[in-house]
Amino acid sequence: TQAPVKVAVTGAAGQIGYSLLFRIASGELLGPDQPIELRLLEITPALKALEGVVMELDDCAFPLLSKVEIGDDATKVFDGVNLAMLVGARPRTAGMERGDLLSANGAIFTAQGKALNAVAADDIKVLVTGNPANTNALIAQSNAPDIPAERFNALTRLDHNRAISQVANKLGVPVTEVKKLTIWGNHSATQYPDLFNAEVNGKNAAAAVNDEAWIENDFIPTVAKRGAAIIAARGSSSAASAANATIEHMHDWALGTPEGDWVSMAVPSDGSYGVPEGVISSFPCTVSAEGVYSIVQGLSINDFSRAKIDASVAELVDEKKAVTELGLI
Ligand code: NAX
Repeated sequence: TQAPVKVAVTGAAGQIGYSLLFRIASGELLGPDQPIELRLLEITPALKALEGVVMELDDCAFPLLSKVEIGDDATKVFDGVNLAMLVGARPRTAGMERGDLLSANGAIFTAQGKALNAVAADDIKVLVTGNPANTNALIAQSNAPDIPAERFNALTRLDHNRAISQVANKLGVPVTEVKKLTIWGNHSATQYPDLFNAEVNGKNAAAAVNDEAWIENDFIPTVAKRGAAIIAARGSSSAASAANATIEHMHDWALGTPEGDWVSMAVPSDGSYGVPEGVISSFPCTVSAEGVYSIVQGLSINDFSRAKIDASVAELVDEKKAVTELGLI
């Protein structure tokens, strides 16, 4: 049998963790033949709750789960890890300004970046789900100078999946008919879900929809504000769908994307599509079977898309400026 892959999850006692861990351990992340060792990081007051989650993992008797280690010390928990899912973050609470939010998360992601830099395996891949995800990923990356920058990604796969579902529903087709959807920019209300380069049944998706007012006034805001709609309906934020997207991003990054399609991944910009280097922005990406991703090149960007992408990227540049001024990167 193969050696276990060591998978770190932070915020493991939280609501996303409660869905994520069981699916990783059951084989949905790396397939039915790959043993997994889980390394779970939490803050000290949440360790008791995390012990309860580990009891439930034990009670599943997952054949692929070779070991579970928990702790509140990142340099111990991240030791030798191959994949890291950084889910735990400080949520915005009442009265908190944006600067307070960025500082609170800055403290978390500087420390975790440094710990990964010191002890992670050479093939480490890091995916940040905790918000503000793109900028948290940038902070972790900036504090891990010995890890190649491109190993730090942020999650926009949930937005990608939401957009696929919305357009499939509008056209009355199965989600499997929707391909080449792209989320551009920041995982925030400014994100831009692009139908002009997407396909439905092999035909251009925007043309198939044939309703620009719907795209602008319905589709884009519905995708961008879906998180708030879930909170309004459920009383708490998206958890199972966020866990699903976190697994799908890491699965595809490790094992490759299917022929004839791409996925949305927030990755360090190489300057493609006029997005400045130095921010972590969502792009259309393909991944080779060896687990190396590339940004899809040569897509045409119309004026409508250009303005939307520029607005979201400007927000990322602004967030970068704020965390630079706070001394976090
Ligand atoms: P919860 O509050 O349920 O869980 C977060 C957990 O992180 C808590 O158990 C907390 O103790 C832990 N934590 C806090 N600081 C930590 C640290 N320094 N080290 C380790 N653990 C730490 O939140 P949950 O609903 O699970 O959401 C987690 C994060 O995902 C939030 O930041 C949330 O905003 C973000 N989301 C991101 C999404 C995306 O698409 N990128 C969508 C879903 C979600 O909103």
